[in-house]
Amino acid sequence: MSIQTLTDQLLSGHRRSLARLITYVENDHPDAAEALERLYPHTGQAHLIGITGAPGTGKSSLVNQLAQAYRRREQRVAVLAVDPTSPFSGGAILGDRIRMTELTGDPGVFIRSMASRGSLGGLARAVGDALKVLDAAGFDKILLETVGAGQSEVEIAKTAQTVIVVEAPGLGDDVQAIKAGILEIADIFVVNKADRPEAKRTAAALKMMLELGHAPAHHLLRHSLLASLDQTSPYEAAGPAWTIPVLPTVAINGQGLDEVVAAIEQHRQHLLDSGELALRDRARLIDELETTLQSELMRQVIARLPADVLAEMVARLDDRSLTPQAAAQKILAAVGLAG
Ligand SMILES: Nc1nc2c(ncn2[C@@H]2O[C@H](COP(=O)(O)OP(=O)(O)OP(=O)(O)O)[C@@H](O)[C@H]2O)c(=O)[nH]1
Ligand SMILES: [Mg+2]
Repeated sequence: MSIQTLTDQLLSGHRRSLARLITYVENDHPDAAEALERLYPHTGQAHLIGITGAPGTGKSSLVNQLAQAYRRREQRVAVLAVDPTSPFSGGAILGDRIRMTELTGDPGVFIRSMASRGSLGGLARAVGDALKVLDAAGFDKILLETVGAGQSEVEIAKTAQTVIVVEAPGLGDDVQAIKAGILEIADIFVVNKADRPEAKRTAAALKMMLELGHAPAHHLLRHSLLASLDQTSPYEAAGPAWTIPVLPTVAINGQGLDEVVAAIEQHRQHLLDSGELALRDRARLIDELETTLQSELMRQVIARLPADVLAEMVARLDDRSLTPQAAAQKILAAVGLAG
């Protein structure tokens, strides 16, 4: 089947072509780039919602509840579950962990999981591309669940427009986010497992930390490309700042979910009213542009560099006759890119 037929089918709502195109971008299939070029003009409509937090806090249970809430509102929902720590992919492993029995068979719901691509950069790119495919397919809400509690999760969660950080009591630490550095990316905090008495303490600790003041960081990214255009801080949104809510939930029975759904809509409205939505999207796209340029430049340098030059550089690093910086300059000169 031609790539044009496949993308046309996706745009008209065909399910199998959706699964197939996601597999293409996931595996870096030779036709993936053309597919993305065709689909890209149709993206930009979906609301990308990230759900992140330490293992076992109840992210999948929450995603399940959110998906059902959106279905009741007649919205089409896609779920992308990402595990940067696991090499398994395709649906079985993570799919089991998303308990979505109520949703299976509903054509308005699409669930997919993605796992480690060997490198974080590879996974982040695959996720970014899969989100474009889902966006073009016309889903109203795309729920991106990321497992883990480290930098990799933060990197992937950043691609969402609204980021929900899920905390839960009784995981050994009052607030997991402090350790993991995910505090800065939260637009909404959910304290799940609010049926447990310790949940109140977790919520209080979070609120105290928020009062101490942490600037949201992910739309204040610095891009070298923008810096070169002398546009170093284009991301300051107008209007009142967003107040990060701390919402208790019991994801196993749906308690508190209406408040979460309302907060997500309020955040989206805030992003629209303040102009921040466009700025975040722009930051994300420039990020992708920079990352692509970096890896493409590196690929070209490696392709053009004679093996003996590289061996010589490494030997001179070993015997301390050349700094890594000077070696980089010599390598650029050897491939005709000296500044
Ligand atoms: N008591 C209680 N248990 C919950 C609640 N939400 C989820 N759980 C339970 O907590 C466990 C983990 O839930 P998941 O939804 O799989 O958590 P997760 O964050 O997706 O887990 P990972 O994807 O493995 O990081 C399951 O046994 C759930 O049944 C809740 O609100 N209260
Ligand atoms: Mg999960």
